[in-house]
Amino acid sequence: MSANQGVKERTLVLIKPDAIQRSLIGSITKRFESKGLKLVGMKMMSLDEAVLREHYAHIADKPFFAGLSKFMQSTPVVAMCWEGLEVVDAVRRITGITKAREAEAGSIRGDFAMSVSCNVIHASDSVDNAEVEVKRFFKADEIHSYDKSEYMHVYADDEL
Ligand code: 3AN
Repeated sequence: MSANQGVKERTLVLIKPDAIQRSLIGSITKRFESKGLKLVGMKMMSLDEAVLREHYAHIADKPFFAGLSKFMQSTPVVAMCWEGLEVVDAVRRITGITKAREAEAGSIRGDFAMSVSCNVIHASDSVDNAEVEVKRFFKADEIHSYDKSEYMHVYADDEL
């Protein structure tokens, strides 16, 4: 059996400007790699108001949106697409809650951030949103398919 068969779920992570400024790209990426997730897309990109209004449509009417938008445009972000079994849920657990100073120790926000808005990463919050968000930030040919031999040791045979 192919070591990658059955592991198709994907999710979007954005490394935010506070993490870029604080040189945390490597430390954050390492957390996902160490967990056993597969990186299938990665790029640095600058976001404009239009994409941020779309991406944050659920909070675009909140008083903090203008500040959030300015913050998200203050540097490029690093967009990553990660693949794995039930990866959307797994990445949200690794991310930690929005209010970073209360996020669980061991989570990325719990270990690297103190703020509500400068909380180092975005992670898709549902399988449906992940599908939309991966398409929002990546063209089809920027998502890569490849066998990762590590999967032989990350999952049991009956999970693949
Ligand atoms: P999460 O990123 O944890 O899914 P959302 O979707 O509620 O949280 O909010 C999106 C982003 O908006 C957060 N990551 C954070 O940067 C910002 N944000 C959320 N709530 C607040 C708030 N009360 N004040 C300032 N920024 C906020």
